[in-house]
Amino acid sequence: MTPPVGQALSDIAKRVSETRFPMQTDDSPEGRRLHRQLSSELTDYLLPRISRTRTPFLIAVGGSTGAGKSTLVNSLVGRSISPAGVRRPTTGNPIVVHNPADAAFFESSNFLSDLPRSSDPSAVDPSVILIPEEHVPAGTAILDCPDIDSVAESNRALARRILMAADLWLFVTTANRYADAAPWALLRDAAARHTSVAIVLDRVPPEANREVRHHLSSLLSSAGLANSPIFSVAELTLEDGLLPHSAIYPIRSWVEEVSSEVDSQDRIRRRTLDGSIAALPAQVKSLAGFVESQETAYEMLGRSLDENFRSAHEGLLQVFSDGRVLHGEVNARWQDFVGTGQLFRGLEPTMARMRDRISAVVTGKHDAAAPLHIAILRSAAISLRERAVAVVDAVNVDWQHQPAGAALVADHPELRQVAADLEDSVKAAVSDWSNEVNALVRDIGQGKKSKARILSFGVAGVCAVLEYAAFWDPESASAPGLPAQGSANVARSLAGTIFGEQEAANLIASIRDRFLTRAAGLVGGCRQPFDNALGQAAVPARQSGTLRAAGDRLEVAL
Ligand SMILES: Nc1nc2c(ncn2[C@@H]2O[C@H](COP(=O)(O)OP(=O)(O)OP(=O)(O)O)[C@@H](O)[C@H]2O)c(=O)[nH]1
Ligand SMILES: [Mg+2]
Repeated sequence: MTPPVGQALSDIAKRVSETRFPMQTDDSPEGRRLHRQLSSELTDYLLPRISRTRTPFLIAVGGSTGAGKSTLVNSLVGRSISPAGVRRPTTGNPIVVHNPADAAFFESSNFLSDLPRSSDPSAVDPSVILIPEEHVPAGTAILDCPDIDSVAESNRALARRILMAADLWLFVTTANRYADAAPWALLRDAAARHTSVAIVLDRVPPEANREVRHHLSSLLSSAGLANSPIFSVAELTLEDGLLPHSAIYPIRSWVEEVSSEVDSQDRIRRRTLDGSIAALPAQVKSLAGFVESQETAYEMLGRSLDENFRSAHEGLLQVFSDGRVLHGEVNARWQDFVGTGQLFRGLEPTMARMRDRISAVVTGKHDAAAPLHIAILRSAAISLRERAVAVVDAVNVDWQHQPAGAALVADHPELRQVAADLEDSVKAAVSDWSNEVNALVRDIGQGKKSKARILSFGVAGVCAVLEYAAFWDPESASAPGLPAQGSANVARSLAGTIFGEQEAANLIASIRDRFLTRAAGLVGGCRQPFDNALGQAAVPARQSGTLRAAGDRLEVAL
């Protein structure tokens, strides 16, 4: 292997190990499967072979359940090592029969490093069963695999993993099962990566041998495995659970030849290794495709957050400027405050008259400023809460339309609605704002200019007028059915008589801005849980690009 190929492989291994699939997209199960397969092929097979001068020659015995894999392994070794049985599937763990001299390799982390080792072939928990056996030549190991078509997904995945980690497959099938789909999917993968495969056609009724062999070889040719040898083993009576010596003689001699002749072993080893390296760029690029869909899903959820919250913020200006806060109860309290509508009867009431009336009301027994103030705060709070609920709902609707978003919401039920303490936060925001208005008015009241007028209206009355005026901006078109602009104009004019026209306008604008700042803070705070959930499922940036580049580098190096 040339240094650039070695480097490109290490680079791919690094990129693949860094790859994450946090988003639940439509294609994420397939992407995760490919990722798992590639990761294990790299760590179980390729990396040990590029980092070490020599690894044991691994012959994996794979195939359908009940095909007779364990029986074949036992018969090749000459004793019952791997339990064979009528219960399907029988073999759940990979059983590695190796020469004692190779024990260190299999005990180390070079081989299926994430699985614990065991010496008990009947172990229930996932583990690699290591069986040292003098009869197996040093430098060679026979691996009895779980079945490839198991009802147990873990068996299937593990079987594939071991086959992909092997230098040579002894693929066992039967006269009944050889045409099934599952073996051929795997065999085609083997052909695509030039894996060396020998087929054992097991348990063949002698009369069917010719016909089945013929059909099987034509299937092998069309799968790209025309050169794979086929060994037939007739359906025989087992002796102590083992196939008679004569029945497996051709397979045993072939395996011995392959294991003992360094040249033929090297040829097979090389062919499988080269094939598997050559198949890698396409697999890495295919993985990059799945990763790209992760990136797209992640970006779309982030964009949905940005857009919904941006329009929520833009909406705040409209909602708190177009007068809708002054509707309903606020309107009624305002009418009380200014004197049951009398003020509006005359077309051009003088400010002095207005002031006198309001002054009378404020300083009289009945303080109409307080109910007005309370109604304004309540109405502003309702509108603000509505805005928060609306943006949380809008993001939910958006996210539910995307599988990744729906999965995130399912994992984080707190995203479905606004925070439980939103009500309190809204109240706090609104009352903090009104305290700020109060402090502002008191502050201005210290100055000579407006002191007398503020005192004659009363601070509470002045605050109520300013708060009222703040929720209507002549720049924003009044929505139909909202209180006449007249009331808001009256409030502005009143403020003008108290503070002077320009200062009143500035003051009202500043009070509105202060409200909007608090409103924006509160609505913005509703984004936090979404950001947290998305942050936990973050797709690392530029994963797909680096993977693709790593695949390209290997392609160039080959
Ligand atoms: N008579 C006869 N029985 C066989 C032969 N090969 C396997 N069997 C029996 O068929 C059953 C299944 O054989 P196993 O060797 O356990 O099959 P396997 O492929 O390892 O099956 P799994 O571990 O489930 O994937 C056992 O009861 C064996 O004894 C054979 O050539 N002749
Ligand atoms: Mg078995």
